[in-house]
Amino acid sequence: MIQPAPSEQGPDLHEVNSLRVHLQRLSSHDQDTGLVNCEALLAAINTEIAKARPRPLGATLIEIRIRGLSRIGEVYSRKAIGSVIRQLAERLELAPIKNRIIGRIDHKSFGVFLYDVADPVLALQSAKQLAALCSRPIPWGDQSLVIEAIAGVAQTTEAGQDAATLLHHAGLALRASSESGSPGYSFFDPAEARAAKRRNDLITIVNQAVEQKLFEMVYQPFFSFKTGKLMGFEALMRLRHPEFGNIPPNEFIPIAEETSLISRLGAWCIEDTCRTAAEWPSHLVVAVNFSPAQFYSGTLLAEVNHALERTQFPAYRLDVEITEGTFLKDQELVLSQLNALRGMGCSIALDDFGTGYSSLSYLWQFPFSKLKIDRSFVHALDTTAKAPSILKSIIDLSRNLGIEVTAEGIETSEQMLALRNLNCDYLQGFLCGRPTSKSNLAAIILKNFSETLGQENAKLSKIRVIR
Ligand code: G
Ligand code: G
Ligand code: MN
Repeated sequence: MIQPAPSEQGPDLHEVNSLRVHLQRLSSHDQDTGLVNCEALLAAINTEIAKARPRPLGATLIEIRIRGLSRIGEVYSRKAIGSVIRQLAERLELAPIKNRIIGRIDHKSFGVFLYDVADPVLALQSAKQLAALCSRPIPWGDQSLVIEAIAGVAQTTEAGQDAATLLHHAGLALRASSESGSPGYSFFDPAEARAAKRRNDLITIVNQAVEQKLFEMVYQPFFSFKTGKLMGFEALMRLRHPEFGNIPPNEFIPIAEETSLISRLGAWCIEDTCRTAAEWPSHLVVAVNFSPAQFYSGTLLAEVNHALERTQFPAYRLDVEITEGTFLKDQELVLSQLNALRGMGCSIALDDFGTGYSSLSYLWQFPFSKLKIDRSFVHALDTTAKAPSILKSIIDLSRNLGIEVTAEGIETSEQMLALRNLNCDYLQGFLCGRPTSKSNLAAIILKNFSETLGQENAKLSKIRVIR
């Protein structure tokens, strides 16, 4: 007998049903592990939240993120990663935890939803347990693969909360878990969400501000202890945003560094500063802060050259301020550029001295012209009896190496007198001048000039009296 072709016979109902089940499973499950996928996990959580309404559901979501997978991929293979993920899923499924749904959130994260864990202590305990369980070495052939699992915990505390928010919060908690010193599991902290929002806002603002040139340079004077004369100004960047107000450099510089905007910002800063300083009397210098990131951009020397040329500002009046952090990544690369800057005629100052690593090796590996003692040492004069000895040691060390010393952050006359007695060369700080915009500089320069002239005249008249 000739069998009719399946198409003529019509589809078998049983086959259709099993195909439907198979497709449903495909759309709601992760193929690697057989766990529910992220979407299905969220849907299940939303169902539980809805069931509990109008009361909030007392439940916990733990996101477990696996670190070290790409390293395993680099050394072994993708297959090894697949095996790790499968074995971890098995471990989670076998974990002695009741009333839970386990899902695969993404390629390196699992989600464990605990229906009835409302107690934060219990939630954190479970997170610790699960992270430890996943952090145990994983067999792969005759090898043992080492990975690390960290956990972020969030709880459904508000009636209106939905699964996506819960997952978002667990993800934010992971940020804290990944920081060094963290035990590897932590709770969602609303401050994390605010910090993430602020960071995102700042990235947008800094981007816009670079485009629209919203940055402004202000200038803080520094003086010679010996003569009382104005020596020059340090240029400091400010960002006044029409909507967000004043944003301090401690906030926007790191953002610019992380997003590679620092190079454009730095280039603008150097040129704008040189253009301003070119109008000052020629005995005054200007100091510019260089970010470590600028030394790794590959364009720094060209930018400085370009700025000096375009503004006709002489390099010998430009002080380049760097911090010890600049040397952390690639000393050779930094030293070669510092030497080139010196070759052009710039002076190099080591800023914030004492706060970084204060490795003395920097002091003999590179001929700094100036060392700037961080203001925390100056302020320590008010609180600790050891401060003068430490300050004296730093000043003596610099003097013996032929490096001049500036004390930063001088706010009181007591601090000023102490540093003068310790033989410091230059002073900078609120006591003798706050950072001010360029339109106010002419007044400061003139005032200092007439005071100096007054002192000289007084000396002359004394000499006449003696005669
Ligand atoms: O000026 P203020 O105290 O707000 O500066 C805070 C920090 O930001 C200081 O460490 C200072 O060196 C740094 N800073 C200020 N202006 C600049 C700048 O133009 N470039 C770089 N790289 N850092 C700056
Ligand atoms: O890191 P750097 O030395 O570049 O930092 C310079 C910053 O220090 C300036 O932007 C300025 O706002 C701040 N500053 C300058 N003088 C004083 C001071 O006397 N007291 C305090 N608290 N900060 C100061
Ligand atoms: Mn500085």
